[in-house]
Amino acid sequence: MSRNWMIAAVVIVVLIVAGVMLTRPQQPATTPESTPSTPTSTESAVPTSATEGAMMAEETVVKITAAGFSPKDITIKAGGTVTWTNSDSVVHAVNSAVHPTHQVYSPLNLGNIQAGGKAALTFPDPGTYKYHDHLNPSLTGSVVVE
Ligand SMILES: [Cu+2]
Repeated sequence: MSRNWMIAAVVIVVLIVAGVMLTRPQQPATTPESTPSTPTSTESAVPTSATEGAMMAEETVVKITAAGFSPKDITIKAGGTVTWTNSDSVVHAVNSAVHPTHQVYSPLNLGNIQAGGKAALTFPDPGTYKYHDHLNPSLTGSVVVE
């Protein structure tokens, strides 16, 4: 009898092991857990957005003096921001080409900038953007967005 019990016990253990083996495959079915390893690739995508954040943070300053814009021509990356600071003692302006209609790139019509004041614009799209001081049309500049 004890042998039969031993055999029964072995059979039960085998069934339990088999049951566990059958259950396990369901965990691999939870292989979507290996999908969380995909977030690993998502994490690698995070640095990308972080890079974009860095690009968004990029700011280039153009000084305005009686002599004009300095630097006159600048090159920035798409998503970069240009800030014009009026370092002169009189009002200046930033307006899109072409004087006097300013219709080439209307967002660039920042208008008058008081002495000591500043104005900024973010350029999301690549291109060449020409502008001038509408109050002193001979003062021109350009922003090249790569
Ligand atoms: Cu103008």
